[in-house]
Amino acid sequence: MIIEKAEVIVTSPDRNFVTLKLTTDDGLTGLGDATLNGRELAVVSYLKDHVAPLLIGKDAHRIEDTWQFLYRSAYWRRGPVTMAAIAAVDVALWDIKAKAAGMPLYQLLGGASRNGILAYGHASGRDVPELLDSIAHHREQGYRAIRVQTAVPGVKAVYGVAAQPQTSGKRYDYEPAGRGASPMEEDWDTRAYLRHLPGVFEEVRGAVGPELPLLHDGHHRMTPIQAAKLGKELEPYDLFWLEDCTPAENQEALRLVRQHTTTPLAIGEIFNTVWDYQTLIREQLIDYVRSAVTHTGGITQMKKILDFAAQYQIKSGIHGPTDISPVGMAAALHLDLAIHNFGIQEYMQHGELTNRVFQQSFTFEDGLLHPGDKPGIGVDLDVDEAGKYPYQTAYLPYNRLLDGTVHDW
Ligand code: GCO
Ligand code: MG
Repeated sequence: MIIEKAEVIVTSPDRNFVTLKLTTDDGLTGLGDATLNGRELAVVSYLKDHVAPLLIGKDAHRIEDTWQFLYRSAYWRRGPVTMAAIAAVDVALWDIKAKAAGMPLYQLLGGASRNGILAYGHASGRDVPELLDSIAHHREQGYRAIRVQTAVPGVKAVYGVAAQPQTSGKRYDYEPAGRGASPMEEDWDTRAYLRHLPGVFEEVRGAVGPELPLLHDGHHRMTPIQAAKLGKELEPYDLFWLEDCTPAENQEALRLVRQHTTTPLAIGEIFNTVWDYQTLIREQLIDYVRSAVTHTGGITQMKKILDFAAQYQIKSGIHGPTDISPVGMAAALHLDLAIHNFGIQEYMQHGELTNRVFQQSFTFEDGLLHPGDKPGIGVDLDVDEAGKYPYQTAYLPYNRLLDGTVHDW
């Protein structure tokens, strides 16, 4: 099974996506997601100029060897561009291997460990009534776990809050990347956020009752002591997790947060390798691993991280916003179904145009996802449809504090 062709497909149906398609001499094809939100074309070049030529003529069965070759032979290790490119190759090869075996990928990863995959959706509101309406809407869609984000008085644009009223006919999840020549500027005030958030959770928990798992994303904005204070104040509302409470680069920061609160902690959507988790996992400073298969070297690296985490009772919470393509989402679902230490899967639903480009066999029923039983990862890409939507420049927003200082977004 020799790799004959390696194509990089860029498409922008509802947003930009980068997909690697590998074809073997037996006519099998495999897809891998290489989308890096706001920096997509860097990965396109990495793949086209430096990786694709090296794959031609190689044995598609040798997944581990190909992973190690791409990681070690580059000399310059890690980083989101490199690891997204390696992830795309890795997932495409797993897709091919599973098709060759005539099985859905999860069977090759050990088979199903559960019947379905608990997913959480994103509710948000500019005030509490709008937020409660958004939560009700997500529950109607079947979600059994819900992330709660709220606007903050005095702050104009806040991460995670949809700008349009959720009560109008058109409902949608918050989509951070904006098409345009430069990033949107948002404002931020951590003290105002810390004053406001616990009251919102009190109202939400009061309204939904004790059972519904509620999550919250701090999006890297607090100092360790601020995060510790928030975690402590949120304890009465029994959060499933508090995500990215501090900037993710500093693993040691979580020691301080952990000393002060029993609110479960999740981190890692901007990580790319097991090395980013070394201290966090070994010292049991987190409860959930947030990496995306797409940004963390694919199935091969994610499985190693999650097996390491399992030894410390740390579970998975794989990243699944809309900037993970249906290919990246499907890859995550096969892993979720197979591993023992599954926690939860983030699931923001893609738009209609995206679903036309990527035909998917995964399902979402009664709040549970399932990757489906088609051989491979179960996603096909319609190249003609993809061609209708050329790349559009788009950036993630960034933040300034009230005095104009750039802050973590
Ligand atoms: C999440 C994330 C996303 C990111 C986005 C950046 O928890 O889903 O924080 O919303 O901001 O993926 O590209
Ligand atoms: Mg997040």
